[in-house]
Amino acid sequence: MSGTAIPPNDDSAERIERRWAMVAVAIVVIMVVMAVIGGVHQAVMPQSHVETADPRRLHLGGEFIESNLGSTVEPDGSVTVRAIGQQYSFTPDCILAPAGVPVTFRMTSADVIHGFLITDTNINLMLVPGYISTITARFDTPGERHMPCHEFCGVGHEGMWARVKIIDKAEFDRMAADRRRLSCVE
Ligand SMILES: [Cu+2]
Repeated sequence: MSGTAIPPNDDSAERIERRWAMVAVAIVVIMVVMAVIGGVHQAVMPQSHVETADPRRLHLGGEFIESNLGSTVEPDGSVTVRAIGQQYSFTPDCILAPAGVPVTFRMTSADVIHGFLITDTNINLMLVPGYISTITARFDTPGERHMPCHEFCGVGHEGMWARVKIIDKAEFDRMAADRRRLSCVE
């Protein structure tokens, strides 16, 4: 006896497939709704403040003049680090910061868009010419971290990186007592 096997009259496979298709469509709809809400929100409620710095005049005066770059202790004990990214280096190229206190980075670019990240932390910003990028962080332990540029900025991009040296707070305070701006540039 021989014959063709007749598939069982079962539409469950089709039902499951239709259900998954609906899930996929729902995901797309949710993502579109989120993009629209995000876009409208940004348009009607722009950022509370934007700080600007003219990239052509950074070296002539103001906050990012060379003598003002580096780390400084604020009256409240926190530390502010000011630095510039330019093709193809950071200034200062070795940043000094203490462990255990809030450190605010204020950075900008003198030419094109650069990236600013510090390894083993979640510090990750873009340096956009014309704007000041800020982030506050706290380093728990002393040590040395790397700070590579992570936005392709031209032929020398892969050589654009700096170091961040985290030192003990007491040692940092001692050094800050005799110098207005600190860095570990040799
Ligand atoms: Cu760069």
